[in-house]
Amino acid sequence: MSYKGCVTIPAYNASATIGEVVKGVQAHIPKVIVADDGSTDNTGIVAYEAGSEVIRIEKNKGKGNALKVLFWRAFEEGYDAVITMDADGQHDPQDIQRFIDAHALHPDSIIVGSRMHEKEKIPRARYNSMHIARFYISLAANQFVEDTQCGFRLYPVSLLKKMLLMTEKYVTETEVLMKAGDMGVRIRFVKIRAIYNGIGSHFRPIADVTHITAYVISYLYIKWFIEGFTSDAPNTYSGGRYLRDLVNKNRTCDVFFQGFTALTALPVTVFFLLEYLFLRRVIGNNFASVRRLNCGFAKITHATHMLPVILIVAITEKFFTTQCFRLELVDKFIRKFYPFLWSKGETENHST
Ligand SMILES: Nc1nc2c(ncn2[C@@H]2O[C@H](COP(=O)(O)OP(=O)(O)OP(=O)(O)O)[C@@H](O)[C@H]2O)c(=O)[nH]1
Ligand SMILES: [Mg+2]
Repeated sequence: MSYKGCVTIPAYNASATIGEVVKGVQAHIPKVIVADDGSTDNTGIVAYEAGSEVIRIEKNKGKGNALKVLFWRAFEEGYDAVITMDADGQHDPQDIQRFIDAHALHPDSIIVGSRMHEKEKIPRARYNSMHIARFYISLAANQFVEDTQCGFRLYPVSLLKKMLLMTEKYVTETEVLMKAGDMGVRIRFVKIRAIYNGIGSHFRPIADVTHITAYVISYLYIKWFIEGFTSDAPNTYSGGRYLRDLVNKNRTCDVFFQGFTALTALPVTVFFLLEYLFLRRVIGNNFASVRRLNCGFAKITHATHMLPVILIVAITEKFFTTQCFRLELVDKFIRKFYPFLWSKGETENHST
């Protein structure tokens, strides 16, 4: 089967790398579309001269907005699938063929590049935050998602058309995975090379991690609220607007809601645990997505209550860690309290 798709690249001030990326991609797929997101360098010119189509967004609005613009262009041009890649050279165009092969086998699945097998190449703090993100995003997506933060992905266009994406910046890629998984779509992964090339990042470790975390918590809040009162219903999103999206329409409302869910997450998980334990007699197989896992809700409640502890451990560890004195306590905590919740068979099913 030939691949009827394009490669899209959201780019912001990436003139040093975008030319090489575009040329590398074109060795595999001729159609490349770059969204030049209000760059103040000549990203757009370099991308155009390298052979890509360029969509210029006048004012920088972040990766999520650029992705939505690129998805629209793919809809307009009638492609079946869209591959997204980063502009900073952290993705190897040689890996594109793996996505195309996986798509040929599983045309309805999202295919995500996974770098988790190259742990030693990924900065430690980043790897640890990816591990915790995976624990919760997989719960929202009703399946094990190996690498939830990688921007090298393939999306079927028919799926993107069904979804309404409400978030911005780096949160959008998490939103797509949670909504797609929560609709019942399979998210598969292919192993890719992790490249840390010393090119600066736009990702802000505190602000962007906080935005992603707040969105994931608020999504799970609504999802588990619905699942607690429904029988045999693991998929709570069915396309279009989600209950969670209603507050997205108003920025103040959204910030307030995210803050509220983050602040009340600890007592509310206990409430969900009680619902999970006692409401089952009245509402058969409520929390259907959680009951499929190898653990009960107690393990999830416990993991959530460990989040503030991990934060304190991480700060303490940073304070005490020097070149010759490494504690690595956070790694141990994460391995212990954020374990694998899926059966081995299910995990293997997701790789291609
Ligand atoms: N359109 C657009 N793209 C962006 C923006 N910020 C980042 N990107 C792109 O998103 C991709 C990933 O951004 P990075 O800042 O490298 O984030 P990351 O790769 O997740 O993080 P690192 O591993 O630290 O590099 C790159 O291709 C960027 O060009 C933005 O404001 N607008
Ligand atoms: Mg990067």
